[in-house]
Amino acid sequence: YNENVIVAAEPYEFEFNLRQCALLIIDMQRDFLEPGGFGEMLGNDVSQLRQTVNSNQKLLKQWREAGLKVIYTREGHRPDLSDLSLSKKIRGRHTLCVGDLGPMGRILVRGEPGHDIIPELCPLPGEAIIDKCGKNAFYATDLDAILKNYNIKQLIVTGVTTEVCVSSTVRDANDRGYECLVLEDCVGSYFPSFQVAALDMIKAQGGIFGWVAQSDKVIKVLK
Ligand code: TIU
Repeated sequence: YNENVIVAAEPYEFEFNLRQCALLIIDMQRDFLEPGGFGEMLGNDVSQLRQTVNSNQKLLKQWREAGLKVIYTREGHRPDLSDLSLSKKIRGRHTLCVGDLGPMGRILVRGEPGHDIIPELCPLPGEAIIDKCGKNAFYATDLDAILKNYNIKQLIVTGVTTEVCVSSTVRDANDRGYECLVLEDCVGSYFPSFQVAALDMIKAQGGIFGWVAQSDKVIKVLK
């Protein structure tokens, strides 16, 4: 089939090559999407993010069936917390912080139940998982090396949260020369107004950091 496809997007169509494009699923972890994790500890209503689960599942199924690359990220820390900056640890003046014991294990710590990707989007063998201690998936990780080795030049980005880890990652990806298409119905925020603003910022000014589209437009070109 044709490996070069065109997806209807804003501010204009996104053209990509199926073999040079990866689906990057950011931080779809229990700690952000389920009660008792980091997101709720920060004072957020986690049900806001659940709206992204169905769309991600549908897209992931079609993307896998097309035999295309999937890369996951997870935000979290080493059990000894040696990669946790003091500023991140004490930010917010919460009674619980990263590393403390919550209902899903130690908050945002690798290997704990809350750190896992939600079961609905469970990674398959061969799908890379990038563990990161920051918000930006390129910071202190091997994501850039992996993308270069796979000859990936474009990213379709989903996950949470739109204004934090998705935005930080898309901005850095853009500076590194990757073209990013962010899928509106597959990214989520705890704050409806931030969702709108974050997506508006990406696609403003002629697509200053990237493109925005709905996932059904991508699924359409995979069939
Ligand atoms: N708090 C918030 O909106 N997000 C994060 O802390 N991490 C991610 O976005 N993954």
